[in-house]
Amino acid sequence: MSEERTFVAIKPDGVQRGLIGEILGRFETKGFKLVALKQLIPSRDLAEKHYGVHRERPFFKGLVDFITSGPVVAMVWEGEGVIASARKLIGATKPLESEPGTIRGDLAVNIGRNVIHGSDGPDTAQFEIDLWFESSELNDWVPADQIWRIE
Ligand code: DAT
Ligand code: MG
Repeated sequence: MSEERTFVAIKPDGVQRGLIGEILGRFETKGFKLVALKQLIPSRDLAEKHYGVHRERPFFKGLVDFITSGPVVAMVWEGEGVIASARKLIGATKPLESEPGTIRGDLAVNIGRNVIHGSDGPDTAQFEIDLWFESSELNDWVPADQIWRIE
């Protein structure tokens, strides 16, 4: 079993709309393990680095304005296949095309207000975890119920 870690963030719209508990619950009940969690208002520098791949896109400035507009809940989730699975739980980028049952499919309408971010692959997961968290903020721990988990 190969454990992975991925970076997930509830964007300012998710926080403002009171969806933190709902969104955290999707990952928790799926069975992934939370290893880091904090709320912060991202600096412009952090946001521009995080979305650096989109720097040349027309929506870049609006995206950075939005993500720095208020508190974000930043998380690291751990588990087998968590990087791809988190993307499935989150759903397609355009909420109107996200399947019902996904976070965006259930909770969002507008592409610019799609409530949540999740790393799209192993390299971005590592980059984003290192960008948003100090290593001292990542907790290695073993759930007490791990006896129920199959290797
Ligand atoms: P995702 O967040 O699903 O990884 P992405 O990396 O392609 O999607 O884009 C990052 C964010 O930028 C996305 O969550 C919302 C915003 N965005 C993407 N395409 C957009 C567009 N055409 N117009 C406005 N915002 C867009
Ligand atoms: Mg992306």
